[in-house]
Amino acid sequence: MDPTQVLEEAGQAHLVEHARTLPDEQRDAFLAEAAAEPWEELRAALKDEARRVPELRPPQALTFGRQANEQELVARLERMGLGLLAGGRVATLLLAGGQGTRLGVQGPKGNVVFGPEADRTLYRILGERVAAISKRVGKSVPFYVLVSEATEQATKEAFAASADWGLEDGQVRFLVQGTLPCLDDEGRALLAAPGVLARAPDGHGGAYHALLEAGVIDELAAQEIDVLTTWQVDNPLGRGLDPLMLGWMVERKLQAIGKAVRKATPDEKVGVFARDLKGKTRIVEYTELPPAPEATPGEAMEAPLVMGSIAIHGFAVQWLKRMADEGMRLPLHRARKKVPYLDAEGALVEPDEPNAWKLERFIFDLFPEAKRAEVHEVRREWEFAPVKNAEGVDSLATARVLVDAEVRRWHAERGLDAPETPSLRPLEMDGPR
Ligand code: UD2
Repeated sequence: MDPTQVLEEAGQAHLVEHARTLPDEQRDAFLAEAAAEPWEELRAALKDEARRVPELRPPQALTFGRQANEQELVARLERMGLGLLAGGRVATLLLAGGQGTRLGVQGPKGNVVFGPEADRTLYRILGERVAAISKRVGKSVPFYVLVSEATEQATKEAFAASADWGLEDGQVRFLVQGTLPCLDDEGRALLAAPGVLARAPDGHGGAYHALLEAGVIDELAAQEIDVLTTWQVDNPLGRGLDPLMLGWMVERKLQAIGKAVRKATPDEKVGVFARDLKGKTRIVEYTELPPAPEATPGEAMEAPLVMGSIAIHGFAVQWLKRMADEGMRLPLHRARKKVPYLDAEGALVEPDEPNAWKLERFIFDLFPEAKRAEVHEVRREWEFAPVKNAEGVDSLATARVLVDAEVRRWHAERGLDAPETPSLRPLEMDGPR
């Protein structure tokens, strides 16, 4: 079908109008590129029913190592996980395509200096952890870093120092996620400039489609890699290659596993694990949760869903490949954002209020596709120090306090003197807990 017809049928007639104002050599390319967007899927994501949350029950969450008699189980699972790593059966994907807007920094969040040294960025801390565990098992773990168009350049520059972090040549591979057009309330694409659609990164679920397009899923399967873990750049305590989590995946032959901590408050900004009526494990993002019942201070957590996702997951590669072969696509989620746009007179408007919809995919929407998925409840103080905001809750300052406490606890547990300044030294920290 010709692009003009595709666009008119997709409610984008205004783009056909706009194309008429473009120079000849630009017009056809603009129309062809616009017509190639998944308009039906994009417009459907704006409808309310796309956000309807199915009826949910609390998930079954497993904890480890709390009871004395579990120490043997933990040791065995960790040995299994270390075996998987040593056998080169694990790869990892760091989600780092988001902009550090809430953190008030220009460029990728991973470039934020965590300290205490001036070059100790989040990228370096997490890169050193991958290097430390690779060294410990004697096998270099393939380390994929998801970047967006906005973070790609600065991230590649940051990782030029990765040899100093102990990462080997070729160990780090970059994956560029895609973008999607931003839509107004009527489902019509906005223009960022003449002949240019306003676009936003397609969410970290874009990693799944980027992995497919780059042929990485087939590559991992061909290298007999069993597990791909995913974790986020904004958690300096994140253990994206946790031998215990890997061992549990093998033990239970899971297709998906996710780490959870009990929510600190009903409105903590984390997605929650739940089970739907078909028994499928899923994560419902905090932006899509029905409002938590008013919790009276001091009362126990009433909200039925208390298992907060800390966005550390493990996925079985063969299962990812099978779903890719079946053409599985992750659903789109809408988010209200401020999107600069060209008005009818062709002037660029910088809105001071959210004015349009950004559509994104979430990698954790892989969970409900899995027959065997489990939730691994971990100890918040060991594994979760989110860096989201410039100040206040989940800020660099609060994360530094959490990391310092964890470093001190870890050393005290071993009768060792803790380092003077708050810093995460992965070589010590990635030992067994
Ligand atoms: C995320 C989780 C939330 C909880 C919380 C824990 C999502 C959507 N929400 O909340 O459930 O686990 O973290 O701290 O994951 N990113 C990309 N590409 C994108 C957008 C984001 O790579 O297009 C990365 C971003 O760099 C960050 C992570 O994904 O590492 C999550 O960022 P977010 O802002 O989407 O989600 P957040 O932090 O509100």
